[in-house]
Amino acid sequence: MRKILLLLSVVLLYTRGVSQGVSDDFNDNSLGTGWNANADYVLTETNQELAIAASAVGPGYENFIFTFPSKDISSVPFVKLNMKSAAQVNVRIDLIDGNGKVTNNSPIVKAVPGTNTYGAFTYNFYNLFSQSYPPPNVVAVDPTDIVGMIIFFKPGGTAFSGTVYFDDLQIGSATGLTLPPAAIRLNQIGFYPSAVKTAIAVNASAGPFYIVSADKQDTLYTGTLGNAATWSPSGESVRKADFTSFITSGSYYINVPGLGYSHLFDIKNAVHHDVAKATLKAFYFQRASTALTAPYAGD
Ligand SMILES: [Ca+2]
Ligand SMILES: [Ca+2]
Repeated sequence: MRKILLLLSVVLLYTRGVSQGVSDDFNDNSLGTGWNANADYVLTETNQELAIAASAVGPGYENFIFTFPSKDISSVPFVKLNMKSAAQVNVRIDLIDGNGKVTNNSPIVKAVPGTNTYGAFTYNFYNLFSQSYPPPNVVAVDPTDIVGMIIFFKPGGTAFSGTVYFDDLQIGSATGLTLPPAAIRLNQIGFYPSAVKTAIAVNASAGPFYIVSADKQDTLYTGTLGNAATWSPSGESVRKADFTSFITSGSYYINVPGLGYSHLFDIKNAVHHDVAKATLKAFYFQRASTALTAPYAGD
């Protein structure tokens, strides 16, 4: 057990934090701001859950909307919530960005069974941040600037009337979720200034990539993605971003248009010093039959 805890702590030490996104447990029985509904939906927050009473919705894509301050959910592209209904109903959720672009290119629809008991549903928007309606053009939706979600019951289907209940809503929050692989992959610890430095972009279009500052305000380097190739072990189409010639120490993200941002990483001398120390300390923690005292083991 101690070894497992140690490994976990080492992993956690080197896992960058993610923004908390938006969450609501509906426990204060007061419908907050941000909820706006087509007249065919009546929303009531009561009994520490959200009750949505629908009247003949579906054929006209009637919907209701929850808006919130802009969130970067690029590293946690999920909506997770509990839903229940006394009658089977398909529930679609789209996300909308600050420019009004909506993830309707490949809509995600979940079937809530008519069992009137709560089930957990996860909408995974990984690689689905694009809009195709209105036609003809497919345009990107910005996962770093998500400002709301649009909910449809039985979209485009037959008329649905009934009450559906929501609880424990999470948007862009990682609690209890397994993260998908990032679309931009690189050594998350970082790189030595004079070493070879590459990242891999999955399903990227030909074009530029950028190194941006940790506050994402400044672009410090522009490169061109390499030719697409198939990485046969994963079956993915990948392009290499080579930024070996960028040698300035600091903390950065790589940004690829259409994919968003990489994990935050460092370029600096002795970039592996801390992880090397932590690895050696792992051997200290594994010593048997001797006390692990605070001066050496820490708290
Ligand atoms: Ca509330
Ligand atoms: Ca609740």
